[in-house]
Amino acid sequence: MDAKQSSRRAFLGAGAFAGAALTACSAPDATPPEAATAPSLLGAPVRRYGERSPHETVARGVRDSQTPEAASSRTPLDETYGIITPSALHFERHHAGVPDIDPTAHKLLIHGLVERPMMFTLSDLKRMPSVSRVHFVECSGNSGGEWSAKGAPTVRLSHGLASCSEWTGVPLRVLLDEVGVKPEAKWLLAEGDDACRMQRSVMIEKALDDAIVAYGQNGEALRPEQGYPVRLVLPGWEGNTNVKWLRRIKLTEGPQFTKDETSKYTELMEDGEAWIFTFEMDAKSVITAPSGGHAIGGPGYHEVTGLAWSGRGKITSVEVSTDGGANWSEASLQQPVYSRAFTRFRLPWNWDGSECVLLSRCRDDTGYVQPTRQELIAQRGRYSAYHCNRIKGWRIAADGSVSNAEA
Ligand SMILES: Nc1nc2c(c(=O)[nH]1)N[C@H]1C(S)=C(S)[C@@H](COP(=O)(O)O)O[C@H]1N2
Ligand SMILES: [Mo]
Repeated sequence: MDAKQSSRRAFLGAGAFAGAALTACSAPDATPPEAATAPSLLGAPVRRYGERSPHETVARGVRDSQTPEAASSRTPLDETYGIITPSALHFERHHAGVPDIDPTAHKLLIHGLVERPMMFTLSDLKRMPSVSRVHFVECSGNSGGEWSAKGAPTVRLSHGLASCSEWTGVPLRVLLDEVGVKPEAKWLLAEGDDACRMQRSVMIEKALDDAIVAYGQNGEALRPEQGYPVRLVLPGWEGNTNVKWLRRIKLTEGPQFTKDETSKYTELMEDGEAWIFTFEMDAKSVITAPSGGHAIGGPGYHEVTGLAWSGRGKITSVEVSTDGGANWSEASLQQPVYSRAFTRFRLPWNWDGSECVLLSRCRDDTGYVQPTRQELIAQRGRYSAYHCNRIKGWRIAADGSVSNAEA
């Protein structure tokens, strides 16, 4: 037994489980509950494509917008389990709406500084060696409101521009091998087939490392919102570089300074310098339950759970404080932990009913530790709207209601 397990067991023995039920009512006569269906009543027949239970109503958060095609919707992180975001709840960010693309007509061109420019159809791609990997996609504007002390009132608003899927596709390096990259090619341009022709410049090192030209998401074709029929997945990099509806990759000597990387996705530092190509998303964690807007009822056992992720590798630890940062306990991490993927953490907690603040702080395998808001501002100034990964707090009031804790 390692130290983490033994301290967990000690905690459980000491209080939460000691001889008492966690939350359920006791059943003195232990008779089975009344059956929902009579034995003679047949259920519904089989169906070709599944739907969730009509009792389930969880949905993405969508704000009214005069330009709903150039908007975003947010994942209800507090109502997803484990590490995979259901495709129907994966956040969306579109700059010019979701195009309707015929998969039999769609082609991906790879050209520029290559030996043999080539065009790939979807069926060409599906014949090639493929991989399936679990990775998050996070908009670099996610948690933008957390730069301020106040912070957003719910985890959907503060962190919902991040989701995690199992992506299936062809490693970009396989395609680059096919076309033969010329030695002078150091970057590439990726372009989408939507009305805004989203374009981002990417270093060749990333393309040869873990980039995927993905056609699958969570075991089926990509959803139209996620780039059907093909998107670029650049694990751990700014959501924006994960170009959807991918139609063209051009090998180039240098970055192209496209409209999508100069008018946006640059960060102004205190000294007036602007950072561009800040690709990697820094390690971040957030408690999803209990979180803002929840009501946890009375004192007693409550599991604290949340998500952590890092654009640089694997999450190695998440610590949780239930007293506003005075003491920290190590949470357990759901295994396996994947690189550049959501990591689920959990900590058993016995709430004594008094007002308190819950915080989480993660560390990744580069040794990077998630900063407080003050530490982040010391590193990156206070003018940026992007890359806010500061520690987020939730205040539990004595009546069990949960709200944002100012930082
Ligand atoms: N072609 C294209 N690709 C795009 C975008 C877009 O508008 N057009 N939005 C980008 C942004 S800003 C983000 S955060 C991610 C969002 O991916 P998702 O909608 O699958 O969550 O896609 C990126 N790829
Ligand atoms: Mo984004």
